[in-house]
Amino acid sequence: MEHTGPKSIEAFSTAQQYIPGGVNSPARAFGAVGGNPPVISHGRGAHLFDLDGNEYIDYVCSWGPLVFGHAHPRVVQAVQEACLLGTSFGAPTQAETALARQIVQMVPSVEMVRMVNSGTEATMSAVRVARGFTGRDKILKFEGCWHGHGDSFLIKAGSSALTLGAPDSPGIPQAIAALSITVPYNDLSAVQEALRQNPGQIAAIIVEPVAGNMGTVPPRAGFLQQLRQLADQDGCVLIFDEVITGFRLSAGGAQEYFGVTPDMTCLGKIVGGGLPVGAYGGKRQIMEQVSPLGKKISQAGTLSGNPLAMKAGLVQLQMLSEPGVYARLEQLSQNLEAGMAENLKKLGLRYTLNRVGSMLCMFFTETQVVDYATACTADTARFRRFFWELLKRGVYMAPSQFECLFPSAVHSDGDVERTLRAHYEALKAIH
Ligand code: KE4
Repeated sequence: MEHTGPKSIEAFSTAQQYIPGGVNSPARAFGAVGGNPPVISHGRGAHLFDLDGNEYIDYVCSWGPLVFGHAHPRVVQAVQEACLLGTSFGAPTQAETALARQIVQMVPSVEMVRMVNSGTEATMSAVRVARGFTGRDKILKFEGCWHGHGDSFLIKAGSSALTLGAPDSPGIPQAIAALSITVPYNDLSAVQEALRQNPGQIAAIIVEPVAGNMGTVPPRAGFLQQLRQLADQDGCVLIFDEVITGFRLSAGGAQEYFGVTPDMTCLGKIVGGGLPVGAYGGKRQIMEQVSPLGKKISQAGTLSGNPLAMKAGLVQLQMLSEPGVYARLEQLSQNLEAGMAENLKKLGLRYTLNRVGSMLCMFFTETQVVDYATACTADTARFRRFFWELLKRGVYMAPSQFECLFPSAVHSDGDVERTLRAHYEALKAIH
């Protein structure tokens, strides 16, 4: 049984007595790779440390939020200072306005924004607002995308649902599932057919502008532009789920990176600086229907806009706005991709490597991965062995073939060199 050390084994066994699977999110359960996960004691920069003193170069980075690594001094200081003033008020604070203004400045299509506590809350709320704004009930989504655990999304979903072999979750009433139309990612004809078969009935098309939950799957050339046109023709709301891509692919996210403007945007992860923040926003005419305004479309939350999280998110977004950060992220990610490609060539292997900015994934398949079906041709048994060979060599990536590597701006060139050595040795060990 693969494991990292006795203290993690004992701690994880205790956790399993009180928490389902010992985890507060199934993606962490190592279900797809087996064995016991390392139980983390602390993180510092690009490195994680477990209870047994093992050190890892971290490419999960809390599944994307930590674009400046663990415990960045400026984020820590902002949270410490905020703590001393009180942790939550349930009343308006200037910290919320400051983060909202920062988001609006960085993502121009977001004219107004509402803070929530997770990406799931952001996507759930955005879909409800689109339904309330249009008066339509159905939504169109894409196989293999993950929009969090809202009922409408748990049909042919990606991330932990796909990883653990349960893309269709029990517990979703048929009446709700019937309102979600799911088509293959990158398949414009399927989108056109769905819109033709459901004229004036689809409230929103929700899409990850770069899919990050079936591994990294880029949009085909013109895919996003065509979605924009089809949404305009149909009168439905185009929602970009930028929980991963937001502030990662560029300061303005995927919509800036590809030059396509959605009607609404969902944000999470990076926007909270490692604390619980989600956000949804978009056109003023849509957001002015959100309670207490306009149609009073309901959405609420005790800790939404929490001052600690607002301060952490604001500092992280301000740091991202400083010169050279995205160039560094791109250089690191390019070096990782090129080094992996070179390793594959040296070993005579032809696995598929997908990358967009600082989202990358190596698939254990020679098939080009463009959607859910092609992602599922990956050899997950071989991935499982690869994962543990890497972990033994001090490289910590997501315990799933269907996630991304997330380099941070604080990974060093030395980290990348050590990663590429481990990558080569791990591949060699399993072939
Ligand atoms: P959260 O509720 O986990 O904050 O966000 C949901 C979500 C929404 N949209 C996208 C594109 C997402 O990737 C996510 C969450 N991502 C997963 C892993 N890729 C989070 C890991 C987990 O579930 O523990």
